[in-house]
Amino acid sequence: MVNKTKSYNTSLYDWQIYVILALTILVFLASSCKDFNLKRDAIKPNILFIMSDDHAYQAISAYGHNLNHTPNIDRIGGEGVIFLKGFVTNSICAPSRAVMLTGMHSHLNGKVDNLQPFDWNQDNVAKRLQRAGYQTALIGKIHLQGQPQGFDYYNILPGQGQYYNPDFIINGRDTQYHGYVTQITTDLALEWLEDKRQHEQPFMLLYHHKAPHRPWMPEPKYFGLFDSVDFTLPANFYDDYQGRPAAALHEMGIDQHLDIVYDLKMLDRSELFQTRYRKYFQSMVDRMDEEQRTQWNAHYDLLIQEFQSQTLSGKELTQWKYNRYMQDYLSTIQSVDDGVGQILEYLDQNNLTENTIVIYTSDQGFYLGEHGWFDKRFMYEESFRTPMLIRYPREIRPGTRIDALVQNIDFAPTFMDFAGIEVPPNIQGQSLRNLLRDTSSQWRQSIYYTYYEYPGEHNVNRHYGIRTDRYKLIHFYYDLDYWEMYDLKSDLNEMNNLYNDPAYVQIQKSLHQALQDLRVHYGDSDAQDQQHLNRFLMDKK
Ligand code: SGN
Ligand code: CA
Repeated sequence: MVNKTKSYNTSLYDWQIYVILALTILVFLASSCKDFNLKRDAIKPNILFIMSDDHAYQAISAYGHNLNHTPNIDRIGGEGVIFLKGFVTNSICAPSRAVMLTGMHSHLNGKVDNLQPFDWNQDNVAKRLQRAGYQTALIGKIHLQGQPQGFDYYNILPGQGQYYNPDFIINGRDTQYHGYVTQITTDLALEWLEDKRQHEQPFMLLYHHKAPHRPWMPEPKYFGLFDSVDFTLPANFYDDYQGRPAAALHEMGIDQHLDIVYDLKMLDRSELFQTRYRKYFQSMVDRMDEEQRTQWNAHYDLLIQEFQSQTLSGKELTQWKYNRYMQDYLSTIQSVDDGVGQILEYLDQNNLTENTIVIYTSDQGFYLGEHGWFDKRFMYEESFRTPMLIRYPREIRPGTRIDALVQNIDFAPTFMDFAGIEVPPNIQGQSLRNLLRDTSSQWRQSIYYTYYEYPGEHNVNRHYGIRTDRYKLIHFYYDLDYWEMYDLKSDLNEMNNLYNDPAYVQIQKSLHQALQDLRVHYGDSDAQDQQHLNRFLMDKK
């Protein structure tokens, strides 16, 4: 009988067998790793881009300001990343959306303000993803006139949209839904996810809320949620705007410019308060059906009675206005947070969480009383910054915090990178992908800002500027022609304009140079500013 072991042993020693075995395992592992990498690169993650309108980062609990509680939005950052320095390039609605779609600054995509038309014929990230095999959908607010291009399905609010029983445009056809806009937008997104998309194809869904945009009309279930809260005025609420002439010219003061009927909801039936916006606001309330109006009146009538019985004045009146503003603003956010929760839940239940990049952001930030303001537009932190939270379990570690200077210009190239599309050179943003995986990756050291809508609502002068990690330099170049400079380390509230301060001469010089370099880098110039202005003034005639 042949002794197999023995005969085997005669040709190979034990250690040789082990080496062969080990090598075989190594070769197998290496080849399977290669396969894994191939598969990983071939994965086309879904993209769920959630954008709200005018949502201040101060009003997201994950940012730590303690004003409200947004557990669902927080969840995105908790299971992924929170950007601590996320900015827009132009703090106003339609331009911000144009930047997001094109990956280019306003002066190049052409949508410099809310008034000029947006050219849908240019390439955009949705068109590019569509060509790469994605199905694309746009639901909710977009605020860019014309027919959206690049979407297999769209169902959008015309213009600013309405809170109650809103009109929508579904693939070019007008329609109206019954109910509250935030819930409707969420239901449409869920319906698309469940019934309208091809389940085996990757998707990019833009799920865009109207809330919390002015005039901050809450959903009935949240009436009164913050009514017992006395909000603390921000430290610089009573700003005197010294050394900042553009800020002094603002028309967005909580004290002076909020309309008592339209913004603060004192639509008294006796019509005692006859304000500029009364009719406009009445038309919004008139959209409600019997039941909605009864609920609305039951809540606001009490507040109106209380207000009328108090005859407030001076700082008491100002505090009352601030509370009223904050109460309604924050209440509308509660519905947005619910919507986000419903969508995240859908992903969980349909095995989509792992393979879907979820982004939460706003078209810009907003003032919640800082400098005494509501609205946005200025390059000061509260409106220049915007919330940015991203979750993608495959590549982002839970609990990541990123301090790099990122901008809404980076969204388009990021999505293209994840979709495996080469980013063309005319795209000005940078993919965030490496930064998401390794927070210490090389990144830009400064960001560029422009604002054009002047003369216009809220009276914010045209300006452009640069922000580095520590400093900010701004040029108000039209009507007013002067500079502002801030040291954000010592003055995050931007109260102290350091321009021409002898102690900062060198810094001022280097910021000027850096700003000029950025203007060249992004292809912007004084001549272009002048062109935009001329066009704006011509259109206004
Ligand atoms: C409306 C608002 C403004 C707001 C702009 C732009 N006025 O015009 O307060 O600044 O939208 O907002 S309102 O009387 O119509 O409410 S943006 O977010 O669309 O840019
Ligand atoms: Ca906005």
